[in-house]
Amino acid sequence: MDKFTQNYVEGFMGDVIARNPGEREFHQAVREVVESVAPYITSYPHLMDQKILERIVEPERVIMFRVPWMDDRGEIHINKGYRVQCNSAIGPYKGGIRFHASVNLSIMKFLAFEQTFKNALTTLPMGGAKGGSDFNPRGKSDAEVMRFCQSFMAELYRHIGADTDIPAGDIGVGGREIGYLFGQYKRLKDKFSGTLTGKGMTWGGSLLRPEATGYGLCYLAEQLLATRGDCFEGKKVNISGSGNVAQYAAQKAMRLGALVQTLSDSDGFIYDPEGLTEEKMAYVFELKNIRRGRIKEYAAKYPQAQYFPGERPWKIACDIALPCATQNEIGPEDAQNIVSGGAICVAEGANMPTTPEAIRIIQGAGLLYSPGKASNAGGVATSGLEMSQNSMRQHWTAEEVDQYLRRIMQDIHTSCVKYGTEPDGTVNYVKGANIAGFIKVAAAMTDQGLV
Ligand code: NDP
Ligand code: 2IT
Repeated sequence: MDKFTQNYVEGFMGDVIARNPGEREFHQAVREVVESVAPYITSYPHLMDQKILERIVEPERVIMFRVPWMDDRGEIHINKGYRVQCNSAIGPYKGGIRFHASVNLSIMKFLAFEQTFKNALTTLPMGGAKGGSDFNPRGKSDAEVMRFCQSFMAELYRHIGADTDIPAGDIGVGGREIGYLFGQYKRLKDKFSGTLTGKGMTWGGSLLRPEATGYGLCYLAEQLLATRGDCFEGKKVNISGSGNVAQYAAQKAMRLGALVQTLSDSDGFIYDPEGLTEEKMAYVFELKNIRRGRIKEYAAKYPQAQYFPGERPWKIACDIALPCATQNEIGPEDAQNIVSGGAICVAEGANMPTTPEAIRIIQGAGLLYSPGKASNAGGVATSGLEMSQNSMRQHWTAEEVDQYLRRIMQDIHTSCVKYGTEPDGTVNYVKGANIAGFIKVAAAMTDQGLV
């Protein structure tokens, strides 16, 4: 980066930090995009004049609200509710809802910002948003989760709609929560619409939406590996997380012939040197999605597996690392472990799981590396397909949805290669994804004038 561009980045970030004090995750996400697009922007004066980047980093609307609810013992609890509607230049706001104790405004804004570029990459007409609450669903009864979801939607319903803003799942929000949220939305609006995605299969959900993020991640990773004439067959794969994304990434990687060695949760990870099988996956689905248990139970069920309390899976040597838990879960030491373990590829299922320093280590060592906004876009893309099916009053087969998903992940790879190829022929997928997403959103914003 030349001196002029470097100064532009630092000046821009100085303003962002001053205007959004203390929002560490938001600053991190913005800096990554600004560093990628600055060389592009500074050579297009109209983008500078129009202050496109300055506008993109300011969400169009931020909604914050109180969510009161009562637990099974009759005690009252108050949580915070959020919806950050970041950008609607290319379509209605679209993005997940996260229920996790760590949720705050910075995390909501970083996720909505990332979503804007990710959604642009999918080729589908969707703007970017994210919502959620600091509600912790862990250990809550179904009735408590339902009452919380109903209270959350009692405010959110005013701000969303099939052509306005279409929420979906994320950490702590899966099929059960989408069901309760949809039920309350329908009741308040007295209208059956496609306003949420990730719906149940009997009431408008798309086949393969549950699988889509994890499957899409593996399809994108396949494309990365193919650039070096490689594939999943026979590779050792480490996965973090044991939720929606991790489960289906594991299933697809295994079906592509890989040996999936690890899964985790916030308490620790399991290492199974013999790898996951269909039978073991069935156990994981039942453990996590029905009994809502902890991943350490896997090691009790399968004695060849080891449980490492309080640790992350990156110290186990692997060929392919698929982080599928949460932001900043791969730090510099983890990255060093991944590199020295001989890995060839890191593809992100989670949003922003790798710290900037860790990304430098991974890229510096020449590994294939794809950022979440490219490699986990299959989830929201399939949400887009669910929206299309709802509008058309249709229900496509799993094969049809899978074909779309594969094609979208291929198109995302092509965009990353187009805008991320360096003079030495290597592909910087961070740069490629950020520039490709930015160009699309910027063009729409320019066309629509100063709004
Ligand atoms: P789930 O709630 O289904 O699973 C989350 C998993 O990550 C759990 O195993 C959880 O463990 C673990 N985890 C969460 N927070 C932490 C933490 N602070 N430290 C360690 N482990 C943690 O969520 P998803 O699988 O849906 O989401 C995983 C990631 O993928 C997130 O970054 C999400 O934003 C991203 N994503 C999700 C998409 C989707 O369609 N669902 C689409 C695109 C991206 P524990 O049970 O202990 O909390
Ligand atoms: O981060 C994400 O892309 C998601 N949680 C999925 C969003 C969606 O609208 O399907």
